[in-house]
Amino acid sequence: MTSSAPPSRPPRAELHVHLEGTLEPELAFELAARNGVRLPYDGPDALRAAYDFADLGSFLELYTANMAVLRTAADFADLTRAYLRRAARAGVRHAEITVDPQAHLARGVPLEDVVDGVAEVLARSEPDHGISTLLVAAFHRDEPAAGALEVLDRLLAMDAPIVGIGLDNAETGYPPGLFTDLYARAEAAGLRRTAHAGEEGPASNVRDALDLLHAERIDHGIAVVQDPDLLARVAAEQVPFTVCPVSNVRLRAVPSLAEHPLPAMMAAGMLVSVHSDDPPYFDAYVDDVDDAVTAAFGHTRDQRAALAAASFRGSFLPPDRAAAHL
Ligand code: ES4
Ligand code: ZN
Repeated sequence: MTSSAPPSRPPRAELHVHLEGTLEPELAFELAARNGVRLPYDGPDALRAAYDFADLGSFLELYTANMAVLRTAADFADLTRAYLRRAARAGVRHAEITVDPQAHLARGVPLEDVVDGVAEVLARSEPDHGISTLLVAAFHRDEPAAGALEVLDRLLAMDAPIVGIGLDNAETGYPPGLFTDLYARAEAAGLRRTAHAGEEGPASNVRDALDLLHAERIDHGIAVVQDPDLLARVAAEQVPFTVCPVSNVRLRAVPSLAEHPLPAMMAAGMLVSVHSDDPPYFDAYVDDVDDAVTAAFGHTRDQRAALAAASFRGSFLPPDRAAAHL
């Protein structure tokens, strides 16, 4: 998708974007050359052509393989800077960026290098890009919870500048209940809590993320429409849901945008906003997602404004700072 910036685009927040998922093929090859890593593609175009996914699993395989090029703090800084540049053009004024420390520890990249590289750029995001930022550390639900707890403890010990934690990767077979200790530790440490749930998994994962993990926000959560009682509850409680309709179509969680449950979620009165997830992988930054959603559902200006306002309301900003954007 191409993107221009029509003047009518309302300012918005990006609450659901994986830093590793913002790696553009061109930057991947640049970093590969810099680090002496070989990518099994002839070049950026060939890599991009491989972005045709059967499901979440096939995406995660390629996404994880591409991380091989991320080796140093400078690599993480470059990746973060490139994302913020593009996000500014998309009209993003506030971004809550997720990073997956375990993905890099597994490859022998020191935790300090990941955190320092990202944090150095985020610390200057407002003066350099006009975007306020918060960092979320997400844990892999398809790996043992004990390892996640260890990494969280290290992040806390090093006083990493994270606002909260998340839970991502493969959902099927890895219910929220496996991570009660992790989320309790995060809550006790004063961290905010989000979790992917109901992306490829059932509505019960959304309920368990709320009740067992005390998640304050749900990433995806599209399965909530399968459970009318839960749908009514999350609407009444105004639990923020960060929905990624283009991601869901590209990973075949839903057959088409037209069949996406976003309109049902909005009609139920939920606090729902739309986001990008992994922009180059799904060929859509958040401005493209907004345009695709507007076209698919014929949203009015008021509906677009409601989605943009929800993106700030659902943020982990202090309420007065979120309200300043509305
Ligand atoms: C992800 Cl689309 C998606 N789902 C779950 N985990 C993820 N990590 C990066 N993108
Ligand atoms: Zn995600």
